[in-house]
Amino acid sequence: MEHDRRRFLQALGVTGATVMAGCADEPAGDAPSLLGRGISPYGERSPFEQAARRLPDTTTLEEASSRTPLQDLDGMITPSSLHFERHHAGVPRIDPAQHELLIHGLVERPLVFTVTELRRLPSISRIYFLECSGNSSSMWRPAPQPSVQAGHGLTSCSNWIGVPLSVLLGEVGVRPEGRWFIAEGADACRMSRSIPIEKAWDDALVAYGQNGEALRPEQGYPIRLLLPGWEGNTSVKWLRRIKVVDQPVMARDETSKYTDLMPDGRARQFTFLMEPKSLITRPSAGRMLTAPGFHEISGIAWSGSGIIARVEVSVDGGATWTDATLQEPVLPKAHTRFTLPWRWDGSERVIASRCTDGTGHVQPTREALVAARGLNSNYHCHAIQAWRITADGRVVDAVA
Ligand SMILES: Nc1nc2c(c(=O)[nH]1)N[C@H]1C(S)=C(S)[C@@H](COP(=O)(O)O)O[C@H]1N2
Ligand SMILES: [Mo]
Repeated sequence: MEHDRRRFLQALGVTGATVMAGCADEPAGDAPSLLGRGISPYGERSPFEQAARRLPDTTTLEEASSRTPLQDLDGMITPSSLHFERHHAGVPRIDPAQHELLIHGLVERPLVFTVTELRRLPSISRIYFLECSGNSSSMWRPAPQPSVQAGHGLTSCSNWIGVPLSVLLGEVGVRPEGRWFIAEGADACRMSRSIPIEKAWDDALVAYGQNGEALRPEQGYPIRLLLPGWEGNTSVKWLRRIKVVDQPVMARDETSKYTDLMPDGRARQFTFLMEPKSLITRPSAGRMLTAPGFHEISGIAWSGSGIIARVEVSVDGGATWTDATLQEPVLPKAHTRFTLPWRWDGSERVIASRCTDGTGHVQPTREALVAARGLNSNYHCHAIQAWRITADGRVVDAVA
């Protein structure tokens, strides 16, 4: 154990003697001369931890999004305050006492649920990623990104708490002709998406909780639809209406947008599934490796189909691959943290990660993805991202 520790310290360029000297300088057992600050009713992070911030994309409300600082996070959970945002008409201010969810259409008993009533029903708690299908779209062009946050920060992972949609549909009684449902938001754009009814019987959630407290306003307070593993757009925030129908309604947001134009001019529509993707978040573009020696390569992987079975890392531009360690817990449709110990020899390197999900689906190269889907679409890019480490320790997007 002691032997291992010394090896790591040596690799870091820190000698045991330096560490011991540092300890000897500490005051031994003196009582602190100043008392700290008092308790607080709602916690805030340390003033020394200001770097991790969401990155705003644009200033127009219709296009507004902000990206999660993936390079600053550890583990698998995204703090609510750093969960990415994407909204098409601003964040509405909704009083939960005034908010209701109507479920109607091809049902036996149309019902209106207040937020209080929803909270009285049987609840479940699950950890799921949420990713915008426009995430990583700069890779289609491809345009080099200054950071993993700028290129890929439209994904986050939270503990969501709420009522299974199947429970609510059980209450209203879906008629046999009911094959789809339309979910509608209460924001000014009335975000609407058509969803196959099977998703409701499977794992759709009407969520009111996020990471142990109420949803943040940006995430849909007081209630949102959460469709695990599906493109973020279908997880309608500020949910106010579910209408059971016999076919999709071809709403604005599933025709003019969120469809994928193929090379032959036809469009793929209702491309709900988010496919396996992984990213090395440390080291990543915009960061520096200050010295050769030991560095932990760390990142996240996820798949809308279920669990991540494997993540491989290459430190030689894709010539050879090594299995990374998956940190527990490894959960279906959630970010999974992977790590690989690595000793940087100080030479220029291209590093990349590639994941495989539980169905055997392997994350493709950009080349393979473009060959299959062409370059007409902005959505659903899940290609391998490589970073270049230059000999002076700078990390940049490898397409640069
Ligand atoms: N009502 C409503 N729901 C919405 C949106 C919106 O603008 N209005 N944006 C969608 C899109 S495009 C995405 S990617 C996700 C983003 O969820 P988040 O802001 O909680 O990360 O919400 C979806 N649900
Ligand atoms: Mo999105």
